[in-house]
Amino acid sequence: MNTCKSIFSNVSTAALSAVVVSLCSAMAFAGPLMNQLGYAPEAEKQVVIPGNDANGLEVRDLNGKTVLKLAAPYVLEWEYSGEETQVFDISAVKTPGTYRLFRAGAYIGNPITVGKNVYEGVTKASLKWFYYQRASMPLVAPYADKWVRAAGHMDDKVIVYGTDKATGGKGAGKTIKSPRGWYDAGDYGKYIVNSGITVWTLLDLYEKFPKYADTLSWDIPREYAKLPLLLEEVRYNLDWMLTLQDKDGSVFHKVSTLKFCGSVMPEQDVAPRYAILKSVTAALDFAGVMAQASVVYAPFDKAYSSKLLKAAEAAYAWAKKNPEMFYKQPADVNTGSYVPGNEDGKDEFRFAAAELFNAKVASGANPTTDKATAAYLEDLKANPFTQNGAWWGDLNMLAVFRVANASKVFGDSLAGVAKKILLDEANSLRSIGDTSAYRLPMHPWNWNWGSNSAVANNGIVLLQAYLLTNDKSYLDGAQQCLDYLLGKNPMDITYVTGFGFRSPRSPHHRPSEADFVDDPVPGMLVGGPHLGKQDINLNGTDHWKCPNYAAADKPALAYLDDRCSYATNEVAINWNAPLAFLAGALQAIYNK
Ligand code: G3I
Ligand code: 9MR
Repeated sequence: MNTCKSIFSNVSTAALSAVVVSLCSAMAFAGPLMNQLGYAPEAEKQVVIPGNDANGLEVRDLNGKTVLKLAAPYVLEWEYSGEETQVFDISAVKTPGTYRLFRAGAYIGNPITVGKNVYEGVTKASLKWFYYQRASMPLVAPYADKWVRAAGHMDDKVIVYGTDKATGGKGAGKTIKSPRGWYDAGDYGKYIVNSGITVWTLLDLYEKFPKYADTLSWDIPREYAKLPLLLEEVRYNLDWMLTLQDKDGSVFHKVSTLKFCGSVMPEQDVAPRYAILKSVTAALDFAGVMAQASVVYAPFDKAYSSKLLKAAEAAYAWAKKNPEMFYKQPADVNTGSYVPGNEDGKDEFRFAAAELFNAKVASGANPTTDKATAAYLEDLKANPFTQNGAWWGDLNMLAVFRVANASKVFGDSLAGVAKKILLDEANSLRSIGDTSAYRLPMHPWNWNWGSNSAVANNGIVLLQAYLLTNDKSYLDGAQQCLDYLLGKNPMDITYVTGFGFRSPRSPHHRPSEADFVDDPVPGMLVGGPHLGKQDINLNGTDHWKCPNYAAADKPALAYLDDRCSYATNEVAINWNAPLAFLAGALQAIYNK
């Protein structure tokens, strides 16, 4: 898209630029398309070249020596972009170095790096980004580099929604303190449901790869020197989440203004902020994450660990008494609702019960004598797993990951059921990945708002399967997912700001839009292409919306690198977490 726009760079009028965007959205790129950050020596390395050409491919080192020669492979068509492609497997190139591709004697595409630490930078940047999302504190040098900013949203007088109605919303209602935590995305809301899957994913990265995680360092202010760096950052959000639990165990759904603010810096968004309604999904996501965290933080801070476990049990108990208390967005609120279409709470109950049983056993409770602990397992057994993939609206797969890895805790039978579900889903993704024209493990229903996070979460399913079986084909599938996010896609872009040869320049991210720094905050995964068109000016009246970038009507091409496109070019904490997991896990596994 960037290259295409440069062709039409002298376009001046809005109408013309709309035509340009439509034309560009119909165009894909000539490639070769590959992981623009490179590959580990032992990784599977696939290069996609759109088109149908009888010429083979040569890989040459920088001295011009040919190290690999491949004949033209068969042609496949990718329904999601309407392209024919040829996929070249250059995995045989294992010697660390930089290589170039030649076809019919001509140099094509970008150089390819083979090396040991190709994903360390993007892993650290995707984790550092959570510091850039911190509410209630200034971002200062040296930590913030050039993206320093003043503190916004101290959230020390958050109004309990509905208690200031009598005063006409003048903020004179009951208030609570709800400081800290991460801004959700491109907006300044803080949402418990989206925090749930985000925190779970980051903590699972630490649980699965503690030694690797401890080798990573990035610059953030330290408050808890005893904590590993990743756990310090996650605690900044856990501590905020704890402020939203009420005395009866219930949990507020979110903290936000009533309406989304404009494109301003945090300290300029001064409208009253509200703690808006309780919900059973907030309570259960809170319970599951607090239970998980109680296990992860126990070796470093016993008191904090038991505080988290108590909070988790109280939230679950409240949810059991209020199973139908789903969030309903009030009419005068337009910030994120985080309510999926077919909410029934079953996946959240499954997730919370699995994490609570695991945490209680880890804390020393004996389910044969402790009825409260045994009840979590009974609830879990009465709520069978599904094969649904993980996203903010369905946490089932997080419960599957937990149980499949813990036969000693959950018993061989239940762990066996979970393992079969995990491997069935992984096999389904692997067969899609190995036969698609872009070698992408992606279900048809994944082409939705946040499609890039679906790719990353599919990569996590494949990694979890690899960790359970040591079957490298699952690792290769996870590699395929990361390759797509980092350049092996029809837009020929790494979807992560600040990385690769071409990356998003104008994400829908208020601090990146409103600061006077040309470069967006680095390490952010943008939502990615899909045909929802929620941000397209289809009726000609919403002039703040985007020109039609979906004209080609192909999901993998329906992306626009523009701040207007919150449906394809926003950033979000639940998108960065699986990116960090995917890149970090591959880095850890290949660098053992
Ligand atoms: O689940 C249905 C699926 O069954 C159906 O086939 C499909 C096509 O209609 O839609 C699916 O629902 C979509 C849902 O996401 C789940 O993917 C909705 O169309 C889509 O509108 C919804 O988008 C959500 C968006 O908020 C709008 O509600 C995104 O998932 C969610 O990530 C995004 O989250 C926002 C926060 O509200 C505010 N902060 C920014 C954040 C990121 O944009
Ligand atoms: O910035 C908001 C983004 O975080 C949300 O995902 C998106 C959809 O809910 O809405 C964005 O805010 C827009 C609002 O919905 C309409 N007015 C323009 C706002 C900025 O694009």
